[in-house]
Amino acid sequence: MNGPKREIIAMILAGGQGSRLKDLTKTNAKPAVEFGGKYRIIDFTLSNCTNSSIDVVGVLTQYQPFTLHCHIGIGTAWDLDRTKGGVYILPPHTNDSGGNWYKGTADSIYQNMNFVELFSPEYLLVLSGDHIYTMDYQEMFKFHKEKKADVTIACIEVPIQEASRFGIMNTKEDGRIYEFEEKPKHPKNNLASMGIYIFNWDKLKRYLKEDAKDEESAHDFGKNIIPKMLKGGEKLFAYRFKGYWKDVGTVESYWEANMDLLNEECKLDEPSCILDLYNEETKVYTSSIAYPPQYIAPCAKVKKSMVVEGCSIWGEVYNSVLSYNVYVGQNAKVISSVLLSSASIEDGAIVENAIVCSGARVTKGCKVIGKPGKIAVVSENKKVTSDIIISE
Ligand code: ADQ
Ligand code: ADP
Repeated sequence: MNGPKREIIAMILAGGQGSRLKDLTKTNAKPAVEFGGKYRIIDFTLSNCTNSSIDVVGVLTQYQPFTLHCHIGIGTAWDLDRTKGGVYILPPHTNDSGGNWYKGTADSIYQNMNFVELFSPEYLLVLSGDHIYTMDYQEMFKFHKEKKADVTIACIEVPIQEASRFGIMNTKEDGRIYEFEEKPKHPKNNLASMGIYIFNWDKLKRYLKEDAKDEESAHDFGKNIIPKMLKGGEKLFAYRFKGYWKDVGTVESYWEANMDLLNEECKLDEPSCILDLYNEETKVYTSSIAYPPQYIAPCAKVKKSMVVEGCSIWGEVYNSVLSYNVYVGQNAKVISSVLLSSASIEDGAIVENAIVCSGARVTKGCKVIGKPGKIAVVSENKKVTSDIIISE
C-alpha cells in the first residue's frame, strides 16, 4: 500500500496512562477524558489538525484505548474520513521481528516508521493528545522552514513554580535552542516545551533508529531524543506560542482548564487567558451522541455555567460545567464543579469544587466539597452515600 504523498503529516501521541489524573483515567486514556461539557480532550488536537489543513493524522494509542477508538471512529466529526489520507488509529502490533508495547513516546513513532513512510513526508508533526488549546500548525511550519531548522519545538512561558512539570529550554535571541532539560528539579527559567514538535523526517528517522538500539534510553522525546539531537549539533528552534494552552496533566489543572471556559472577565485582555470556543476558524469538533435538549425546571437556578444536552436541572448550578445527561435534583447545589456525563446529584446534595465522574451518584443530602488546590473527585459510577469534605 502507498498513501498519497504529503509534505507533512501529524502523529498524535495518545497512549500514555496519565496516572496523575487518578480516578479520571482509571478506565479511559487521558485523551478520551470528557472536557468542557461536550468534548473529549483529544478533540482539540484533532480539530487543530483539520483547521490547519493537515489531513493525514496517525493516533498512537495503547493504554485503555476502547473509548478513544470508539470516539474517533473513522474521523467523520473532524472531516478526516478520507479515501486518501485521513485519520489512522495505530495501536501496538507485532511484526516479523516480534513487536512490543510502546516503551515510550519516541518508540511509538519508531514502531510506526513504515506507516509514516507510506506518505513519503519531508516533515513530521508530533503532537500530544492531552492538551487544551487551539493552534494553527501552519504558522509553526512556516517558522520551521524559515529558520531551516531540523527540529522546531513549540514553547510557552509557564509560572516558574510549575516549570519542573515540563521540558525547559534556553534559547539565543534568534530562537535557537542551546539548552534543554526535561522536567528539571530546579528549573533555571520558565520557557516550557509544549510537547509539540516539527521534525525533518530523515533526520528524526536516524535518531529514532539509533535510540532504539540504546538500552539505557527510555525512548522518550523529551528525555532522550531532543537532548541527543542537541548534543549531535542539530538545529533546534523554539517557536513561541501566544495563545491559551494547558497541559491538563493533574486533577487541579484539569479542573482549572474547565473553569477557564467560564472566565468571562479576561476575554478582552490577554489571548493566553482565553480559550475561544466560538471562533469559526479555530472551531473544535467532536463526535457527539444525540440526547434530548437540556431541561431547566421552574425551580432551578443556573448561572455562569455550561450545560450540555440531556441535562435536567431542578436545583441550583453556579460556575460549573455539566456534560451530557447530568441530573441535578431539587434543592441540590452545584458550585464551581465539573460534572461528567450521566452524573446524578440527587435532591438536597451539595457539590462544590469537585469533579464528579461519569455515571457517579451523589445521593440525597450528601456533600462533596473540595477546595481550589484540593479538588474533590468522585470516581466513575461511584455511589456517594456519606459526606466527602476536604478540610485541610
Ligand atoms: P509529558 O506530558 O510528561 O511531557 P508524556 O507523559 O510522555 O509527556 O506524554 C506525552 C504524550 O504521549 C501524551 O499524550 C501521552 O498520552 C502520550 N504517550 C505517553 N507514553 C506513550 C506511549 N508509550 N505510547 C504512545 N503514546 C504515549 C511532554 C514532554 C515535555 C513537555 C510536555 C508538555 O516530554 O518536554 O514539556 O510534554 O506537556
Ligand atoms: P450577577 O448578577 O453579577 O450575575 P450572581 O448572582 O450571578 O451575580 O452571582 C455571581 C457569582 O456568584 C456567580 O458566578 C456564582 O459563582 C456565585 N454565586 C451566586 N449565587 C451563589 C450561591 N448561592 N452559592 C454559591 N455561589 C453563588
